[in-house]
Amino acid sequence: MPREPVTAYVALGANLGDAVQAVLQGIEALRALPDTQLIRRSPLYRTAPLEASGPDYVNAVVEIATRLVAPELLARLQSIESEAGRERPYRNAPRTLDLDLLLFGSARIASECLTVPHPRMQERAFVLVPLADVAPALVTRAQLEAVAGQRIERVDEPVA
Ligand code: A4P
Ligand code: MG
Repeated sequence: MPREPVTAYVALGANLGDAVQAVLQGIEALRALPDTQLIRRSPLYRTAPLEASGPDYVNAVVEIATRLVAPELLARLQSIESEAGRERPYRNAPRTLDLDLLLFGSARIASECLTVPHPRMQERAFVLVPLADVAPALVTRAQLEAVAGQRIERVDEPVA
């Protein structure tokens, strides 16, 4: 029996090279995932690095409907990162493309390689602001106010 699709949210971040292009290509790679539909995406945002060094980040969030199970989706996200040339010299190192699974339906997952909901999402304007764009019901005003001190501004995107 085919599984029912699950609504999931993926955060994209990049701060090396052409970060705007990296995030746009990451969104296209998510659109191309098997058994998955891209429902909507947020605008791109330029954001101050949080607990990290290096240039500003470009961040976005997408909503997908997927029949993949969560570990399969994580593996797919990691291959998209690898194809974008991601290296992992140390934690929070600057990266060409980082894909984090924020929410997977109403699932709560705490395995060795996957924690969902993403444990740090509530502390981060670069997650909450674009998540509120694609799924306003999932983010409260109080949550946004709590991260209002973090610098985040919309990117003017190249015309396709
Ligand atoms: N993992 C566990 N749960 C998840 C999940 N829900 N989604 C595991 C994705 N991965 C998950 O990730 C390390 C391990 O986390 C993976 O092997 C996976 O099994 P990683 O991407 O290899 O390493 P990382 O990026 O250094 O760590 P992490 O946890 O992704 O870092 P964060 O917390 O995402 O922080 N500032 C701005 N402005 N914008 C950013 O995008 N990003 C970070 C990275 C820091 N500061 C930033 C930004
Ligand atoms: Mg990551």
